[in-house]
Amino acid sequence: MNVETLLQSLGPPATAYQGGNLTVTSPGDGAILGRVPETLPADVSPIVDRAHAAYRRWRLVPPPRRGELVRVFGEELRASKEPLAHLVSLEVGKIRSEALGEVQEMIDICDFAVGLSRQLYGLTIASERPGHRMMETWHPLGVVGVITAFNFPVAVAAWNAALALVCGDPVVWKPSEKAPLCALAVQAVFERACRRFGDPMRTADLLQLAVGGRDVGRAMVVHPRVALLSATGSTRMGRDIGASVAARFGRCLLELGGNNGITVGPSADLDLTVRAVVFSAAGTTGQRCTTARRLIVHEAVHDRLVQRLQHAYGSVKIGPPLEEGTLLGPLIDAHAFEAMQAALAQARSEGGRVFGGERVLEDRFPHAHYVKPALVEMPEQTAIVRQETFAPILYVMKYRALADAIAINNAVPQGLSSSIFTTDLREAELFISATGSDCGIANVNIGTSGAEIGGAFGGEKETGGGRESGSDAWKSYMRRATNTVNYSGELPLAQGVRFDVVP
Ligand code: UN1
Repeated sequence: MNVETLLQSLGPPATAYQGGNLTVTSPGDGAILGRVPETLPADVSPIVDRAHAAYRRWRLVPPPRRGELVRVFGEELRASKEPLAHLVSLEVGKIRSEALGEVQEMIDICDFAVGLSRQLYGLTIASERPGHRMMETWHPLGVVGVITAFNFPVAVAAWNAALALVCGDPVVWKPSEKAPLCALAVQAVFERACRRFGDPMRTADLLQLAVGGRDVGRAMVVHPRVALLSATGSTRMGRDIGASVAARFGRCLLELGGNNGITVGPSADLDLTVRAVVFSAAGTTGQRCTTARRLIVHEAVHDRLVQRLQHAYGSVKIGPPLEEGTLLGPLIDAHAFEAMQAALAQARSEGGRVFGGERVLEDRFPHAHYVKPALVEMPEQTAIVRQETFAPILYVMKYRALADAIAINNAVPQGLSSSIFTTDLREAELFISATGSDCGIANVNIGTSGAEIGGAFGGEKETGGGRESGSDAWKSYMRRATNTVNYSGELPLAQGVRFDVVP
């Protein structure tokens, strides 16, 4: 199916992807997919104002009814799963199965949010004063600005939108400039849900797009009516956004860089380990924020594991994302390829032994960047290992005592995901304990990537501290009020304070 037919089936109007100045190319073969008109930075304010007007209406709708819109959105996503996944593959180069998985992640978060729409619970709290009741209530927060990266062009927006919508908040979404078509398609799917929900003119304002680059993002970041800015991207970008949003006392949810480590203990099941490491490190061509970038291996299994990984790396099929059997699609663009080569050169200069990493399929796809995944044996955790390079590079290091492995795991600025492979219960428990991994995600006998939506997703340190998706991440999208109700005829003051006035 060509891209035009695909887009027509998904629903955005042709004017949304033709004749604009943002040229979208496919990382798979360099073909032009569309020319999208960009939002002008000056147009961001009216978009936010429309969203704010929608907020004033939407917050009056009971949460379970808000959940109904998200339920219908989930149904529409199910109906569009195939074409939307196809578009994800074309626009960002994800292999078929991972693209389908990404749309499934959207469906899952919709289901989660529908249930949540009846569970936005507050607490009741024991009051120290007689005849008083204390409680917490949660209310809609306001407009949520969402900035997403190319690598999850639809799922991360859905994590935010599904929760925001049941919490009573409209969304203004700035997708990556590298993936605006996916965003246009999602918006069209959402509009179909709005039409089925009823009252389309009003609910459509609950999910608006602002397509463009940094200027457009900046206009959202500084806008006083954007109550929560949820951003996924680099640590550099997050530092900028965090400071600007904090300066106006807005709220931020940051999901930034990861530099995720897998520790492999001497008792590890190596069959399991090899499969998990290859998926985590090379899958998605190393372009997940949860990608495993460091392998910390006990000296007793190091050589055996490296050998098996080299073998497994050699058997991974690299090719066009939609071709049968492909496990590794392209890098997103030339810039990503250059960053990968620069990192490998630096690793060599820091004593690394590089296996793989070279460009392939250049004859067939001169305008795309396919690479062999790289395994790099490092003498220690040098400067390049402490950086996140968004490419399939796995640095391998040795350890002797688990305490050293944990220290290596934690000695990077980022703190998103981590895991340990071991069949030793004590090692596993220690790794996930208070003195173990310092990351937001710490797993046992599974890789660092591919989290389910039910858990809170995010990480510590330079990863930004935000939590999205499951568990109680919804609380970021609401404002909390503490209410104390006096149903007595007296006016006792807290802490025993006396302040007697004659009424
Ligand atoms: C991201 O790379 O920005 O855990 C998100 C995972 C996915 C989400 C990744 N569920 O790998």
